[in-house]
Amino acid sequence: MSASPTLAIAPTASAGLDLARIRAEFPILRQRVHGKPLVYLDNAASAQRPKAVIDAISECYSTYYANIHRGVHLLSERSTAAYEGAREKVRAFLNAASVQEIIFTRNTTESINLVASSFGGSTVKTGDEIVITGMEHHSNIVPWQLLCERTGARLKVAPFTDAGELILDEYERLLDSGRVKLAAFVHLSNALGTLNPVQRMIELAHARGIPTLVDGAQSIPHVAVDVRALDCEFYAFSSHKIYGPSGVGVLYGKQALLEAMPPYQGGGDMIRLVTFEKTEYADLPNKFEAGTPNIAGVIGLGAALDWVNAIGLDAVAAHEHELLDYATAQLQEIPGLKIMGTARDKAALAAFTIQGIHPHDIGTILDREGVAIRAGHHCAQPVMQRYGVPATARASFAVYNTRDEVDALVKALWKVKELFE
Ligand code: C6P
Repeated sequence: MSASPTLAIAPTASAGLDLARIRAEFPILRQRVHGKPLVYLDNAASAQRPKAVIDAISECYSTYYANIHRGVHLLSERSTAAYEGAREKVRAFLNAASVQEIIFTRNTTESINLVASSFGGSTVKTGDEIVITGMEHHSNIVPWQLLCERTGARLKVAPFTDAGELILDEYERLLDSGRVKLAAFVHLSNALGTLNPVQRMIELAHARGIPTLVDGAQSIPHVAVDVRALDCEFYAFSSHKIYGPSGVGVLYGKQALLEAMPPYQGGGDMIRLVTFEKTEYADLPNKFEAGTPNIAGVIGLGAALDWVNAIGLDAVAAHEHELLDYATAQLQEIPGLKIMGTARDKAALAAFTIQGIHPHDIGTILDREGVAIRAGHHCAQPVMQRYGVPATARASFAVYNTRDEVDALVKALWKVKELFE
């Protein structure tokens, strides 16, 4: 496939990646917005999909779609094979021990709510504690608050430095109360870009017999994840952040824990036998997948993982790192611009404020220049409160972004400055 003639952002090679070829696989990138070539830098909110993913979904609906695990007819068998094939792809991507440890949900949010409701609901009692960090997305705060309200447990929050780095000693101190039932923390912060030392955080929790949940919503497209090496109890992510369709999420859970946990929702496909007196539940993973799932979406996620594997996550990460360094250096040249989140270990996004200019104004003016970023609290209001700002502007990178697009971002920001002077 050739690049569209409207593609005015000249792609270059980076980290051994052929960016022209990669960009050509994303039909949506070939457009102009407000008369300017689209520069899509809102990937942390949701990435775009390559043709391989769009085609996999289209092929499913065009040729073999039917409900899964139910029919004896050919289409149902094909759909079931494709759906379960995608589960195996997720297992391999995470290096989980078994497909029984891979639960399909709607998104990261639902994966965390599943654990809060099922694991939390069955193990957490009055006086117990859940430890999180101060840099969590609302999805890794509110489910635990709901659990605490229901059970009388308490939420404990590990603080972070001005640079956006977790204060590991404080985290460790919180684990020492003898009452902690779970430590749940973000792998890559969507508001700061901080990559947390999750391996160490898991070890510290395990040293005290505390299970862990990692919110992998942002890390999944940028960092190779090996759940067996990490040894976390749960890992949650969303398909739409890794070039897959929206409406699909994944919960990885250690088999023994998932087996001991009660179902999250009841309904079709999660049962072995139903009578009015008693219901026997299905084995994993079906026990946690009540009702008809997003069949084509899951198959699309499988195609997205194939696509990422073909490029190689290491090359993706190297390229994005280069872009982040390049962007950071240029952003720092803009007077009054302050980057929020300057951790030593950082990935894929730059959040910032410009003195005297509201982030929403920045976002709106950038949009007129064709540059799509996110402005707001990024569903991480406690992070905004920590820095005393209502919102930030955030540029976030994906494999298809180029240095020329960073230049377009920076040029548009200089224009914002001019307009407000
Ligand atoms: N962050 C962002 O623009 P869902 O919506 O369930 O797919 O993902 C929730 C979520 C959980 N944890 C982290 C760290 C996240 O970044 C997100 C989603 C998007 O930053 C949308 S708010």
